[in-house]
Amino acid sequence: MTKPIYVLNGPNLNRLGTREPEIYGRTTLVQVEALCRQAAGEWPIEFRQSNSEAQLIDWIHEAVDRAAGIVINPAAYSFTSIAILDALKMFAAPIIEIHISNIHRREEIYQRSLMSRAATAVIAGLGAKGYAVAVRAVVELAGGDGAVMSSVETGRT
Ligand code: CA2
Repeated sequence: MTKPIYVLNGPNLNRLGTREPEIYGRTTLVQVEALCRQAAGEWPIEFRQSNSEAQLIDWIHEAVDRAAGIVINPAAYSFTSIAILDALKMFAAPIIEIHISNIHRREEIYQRSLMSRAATAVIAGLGAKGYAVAVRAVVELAGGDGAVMSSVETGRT
């Protein structure tokens, strides 16, 4: 059976589309989930959001045994959570870190993600569509659907 792709979302993203549209756009998290499912095609998706650091860590542990890859928007925990970074380091399959906004164009506190040290790749600034790109990247890296990328090219398994 095909292992699912875990799409994990951190704090406040449940409120996406309700404020600061100039930074985060108007797409809601429900719509982001639909984008991910469309991008995945037949590939199963576990789409989750939590405002709790502990919950995100538990889901990453669950993914270690169960997932083909992780797409994660750790939101504000990107800049603070060594605990989430440590959990991600336990995961051997592809990890795509995603940010809706281009964090590198923003204030300094939003620029240095600790998570990137564990990520296979980082997508930032493509808006909600970045999630679809991230899901497609996991499908490719996991060898599905006419994959052309390989872990040799990305330097990470
Ligand atoms: O751009 C991203 O996806 C971020 O990960 C979003 C985080 C922010 O702390 C990162 O720097 C970049 C914040 C998410 C806030 O959630 C919102 C909820 C409602 C409306 C707007 C944003």
